[in-house]
Amino acid sequence: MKVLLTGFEPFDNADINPSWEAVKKIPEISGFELKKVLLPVVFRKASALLISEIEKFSPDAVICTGLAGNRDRITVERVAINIEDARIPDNDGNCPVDQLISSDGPDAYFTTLPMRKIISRMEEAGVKAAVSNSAGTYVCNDIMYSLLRYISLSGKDIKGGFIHLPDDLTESMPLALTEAVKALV
Ligand code: PCA
Repeated sequence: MKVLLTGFEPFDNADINPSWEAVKKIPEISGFELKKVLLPVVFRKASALLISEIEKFSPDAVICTGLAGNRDRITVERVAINIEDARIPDNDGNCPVDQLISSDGPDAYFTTLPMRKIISRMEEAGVKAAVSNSAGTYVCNDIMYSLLRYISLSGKDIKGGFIHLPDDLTESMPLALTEAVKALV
């Protein structure tokens, strides 16, 4: 099974982004071909890069990750909404307010990742995880919505969704993401 994993570059004056640090450290997993992609924290640019990487790699599943520094555990996002509303400018200085991601898209998309299975496997591995019902309205929500819209419009059989990571640079984050990959089968 081919799995595309993404993490984000640093934003908001940080030196690193734990999401990319964790994705980088995911080891090889038998039975899976992994491709790791670093995304810019820039509205539109991130989703354009993600889609071009999907078209090159043809994955069976896409797991995007980002930092939610105010959360105390991993959260698997249930839903992405059709809104861009930035609290702070992105890394190119864009600061959309109350804008639609897609003028003709639905209000929301639900994840197609096996959310409960991912959470159970993470918890069995000793890493706290939960469902989140909001990916926010910044670049992480944007990438999740754009991913699910792309999958829906293309008709491709790809599982996709988004996982927010807490501000934790320990080995438990790559371990938890390894469990998320294994939960795909
Ligand atoms: N977190 C931000 C964008 C990039 C990241 O790692 C978010 O939650 O939208």
